[in-house]
Amino acid sequence: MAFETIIVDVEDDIATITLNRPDALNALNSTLLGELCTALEEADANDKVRCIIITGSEKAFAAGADISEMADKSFVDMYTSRFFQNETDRFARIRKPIIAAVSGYALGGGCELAMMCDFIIAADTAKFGQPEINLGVIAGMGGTQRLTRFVGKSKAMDMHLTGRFMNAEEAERSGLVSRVVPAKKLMAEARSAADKIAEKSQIAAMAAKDAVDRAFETTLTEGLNYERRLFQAMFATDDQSEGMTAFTEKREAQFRDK
Ligand code: CO8
Repeated sequence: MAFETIIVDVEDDIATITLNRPDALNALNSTLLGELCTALEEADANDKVRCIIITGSEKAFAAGADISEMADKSFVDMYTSRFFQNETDRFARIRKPIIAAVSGYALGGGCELAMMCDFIIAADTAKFGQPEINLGVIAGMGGTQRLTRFVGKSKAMDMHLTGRFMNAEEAERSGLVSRVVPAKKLMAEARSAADKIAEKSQIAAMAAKDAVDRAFETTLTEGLNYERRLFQAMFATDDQSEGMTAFTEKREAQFRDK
């Protein structure tokens, strides 16, 4: 399918989705978010794809939700249209691992989009922020909830109340991103992480994603029960048998997603 605001490239086992509204620093509008969800659903349904990377440009992953699309809206417009809600629900249903490769600005909805991915690899040029307060609003795509879980209350409050940006080093130190690399190496690093994931059993990768996500949703006891059930279920797969046999035979496992 031809897209207007994103570029999709499927190579080997990896789908790379590049946000592509350079004139607006990849600001997220309804078209972009709709296209992004369609591309994610296609990648999720494509047997050839085992991991997905979402990235932006060197200057901006995404500088937020598109302010020009929101500026004239009323409470009633926002409430009745479920603005961006369908898209965030669709995003949450993707089962394959998604890596955010962030260079430059990841602000407002851009920071929230990165946090909706499974983990974030940042270029040393990355800047994260929730500056919605400067516009007289607050975050609306999960920023108050997810950022707080990632970096703790004090830093999340600081970010949301002052609107200041966090650089890549601070973001890594605070647990918002998993790794920081020189900007030139960002895509190679994301690709290498995606290749590593693609080598694994897809069933185990999906189960790991499912179980880690559960940690955000439930109590420790419920989460541990959930993990235990998924762990036990792995023993119904050929991939478990292959993985453990390959280890004892001192060879690489050949997973078949069965
Ligand atoms: N929306 C629309 N256009 C944007 C946005 C944006 N978020 N960010 C940048 N642009 C546009 C600019 O208007 C400009 O366009 P033009 O050339 O036509 O004037 C172009 O991109 C380049 O931007 P700048 O000239 O401003 O570039 P600078 O390098 O000087 O500054 C900044 C870069 C610091 C990133 C600056 O552009 C900026 O502050 N942008 C806005 C950041 C922001 O406030 N983001 C939060 C937006 S609100 C939000 O995300 C809420 C999400 C919740 C939605 C929930 C729905 C349920």
